[in-house]
Amino acid sequence: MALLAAASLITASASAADTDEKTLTADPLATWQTDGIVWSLEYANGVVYVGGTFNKVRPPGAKPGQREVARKNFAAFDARTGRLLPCALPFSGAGNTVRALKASPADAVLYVGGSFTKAGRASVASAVALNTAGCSLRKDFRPTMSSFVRAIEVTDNAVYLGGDFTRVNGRERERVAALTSSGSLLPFKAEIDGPVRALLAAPEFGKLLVGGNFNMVNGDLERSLVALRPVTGKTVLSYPDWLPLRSSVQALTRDATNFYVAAEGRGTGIFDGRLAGRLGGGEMVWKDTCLGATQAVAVHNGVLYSGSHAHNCRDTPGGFDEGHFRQHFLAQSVRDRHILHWFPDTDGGTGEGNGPRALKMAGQILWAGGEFTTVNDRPQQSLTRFTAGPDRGAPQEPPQLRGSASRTGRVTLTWRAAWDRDNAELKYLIYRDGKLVASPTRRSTEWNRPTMRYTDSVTPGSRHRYRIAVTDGQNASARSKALVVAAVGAVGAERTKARR
Ligand SMILES: [Ca+2]
Repeated sequence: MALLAAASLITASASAADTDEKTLTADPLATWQTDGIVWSLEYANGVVYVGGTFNKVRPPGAKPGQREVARKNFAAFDARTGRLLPCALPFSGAGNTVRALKASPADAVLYVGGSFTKAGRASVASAVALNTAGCSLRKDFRPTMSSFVRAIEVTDNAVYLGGDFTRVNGRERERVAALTSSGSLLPFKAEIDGPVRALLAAPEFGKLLVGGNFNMVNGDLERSLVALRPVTGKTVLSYPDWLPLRSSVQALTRDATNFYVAAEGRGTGIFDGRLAGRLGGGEMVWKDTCLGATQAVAVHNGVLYSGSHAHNCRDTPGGFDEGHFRQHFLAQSVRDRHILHWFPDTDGGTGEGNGPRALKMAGQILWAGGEFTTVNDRPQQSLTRFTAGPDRGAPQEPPQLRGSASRTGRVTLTWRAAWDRDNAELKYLIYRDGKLVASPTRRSTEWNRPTMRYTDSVTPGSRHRYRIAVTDGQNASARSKALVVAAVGAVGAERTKARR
């Protein structure tokens, strides 16, 4: 029986820019896990160092309590293979936390800060240094910090520490200090009235950026962000009104020209998102207004990756309305903040339920740490990582067909668009009696899944089985269950039957 070949498609044309920066894929690589919060990640010489509040690590796929290996608040992994490495100095005492990790410019030394009194068997005071070769504790860098170290930055000339402390080596240093690589206190001095949580060196611009939750720096109003002179600690640049009251800077990162701020606010009228500023002149480039307490930022190939629990993101291009849904990873264009189609996700997890807490590019791999217990809805605790490819993730929620037929042989199929974590445009494969008859495409997101329609023409009186599948171009879903449509001809009633 000859079927009419004519078929019409109703699809939306691609609306988003085709010039979008290319993101990593949203498919996590197999990664070890910790049994507690990861606060900090650093990369040096092919190794990713992990600091946090945990006692054990376990392999990919292992449930809590299974196949655990002791690692006290510090662990090291091969950045590429993810393999656990023997570098295993335990950090303990006081707050039992490693909060900050930073490698020296040539990767020879790893500086470690937090709240601890023991590094291995050595008595220390919340800041030490390791030789990355051999993972040995250095004897020279042993500053005495009066309290928590939350941030470390290293230049060719100084090791900067930030945190809650007010004394270093018995001398007054209010929440920021600079030391030599052998642990001697440098004259650099600034008065900051609240915790320092992020440090970012821009020596070529004559600046050390300092972020945290403070209001006064060196006697002036400086809300949570300031640039200091790297040698003296005097204020070199202010960012007035960039951050409202009760909003802190949680993390800072940079590329060649810009710096990027991760902010967390508490209460109403606060700033919870990301902003970009020029390292040189200090002008603001953009600011987004998503809510959801940004904890971490990393920049790679023109894309700013962030960890937060983003919600109410409607005023940011590519963003989403307030709804049931919280998105714990985002990728944005560094040019103009628009949200790119990269939506791997975690749960909030343990601790404060913030999900990701740390991001680090390790070569071409993005490592993420935090307090989550799932990644893309599968169990995975506190560590995960993403690469440029290959894309292994098939679209989410494959469609099911509904349909009807007219007596003249016109078959109308409808379905709800699927969505994919790292592909905006998906292709729908429509099969009539096992033969591909159409492949319309459409853009969709998890929060915007339009109803799609395809109209087929068949011989009046004929009966057909339709199936649909969806592909991101690399990964196709299984074909749906068959929808049996009978175009009953000029006489008789129209019938449609979905077979389950
Ligand atoms: Ca995909």
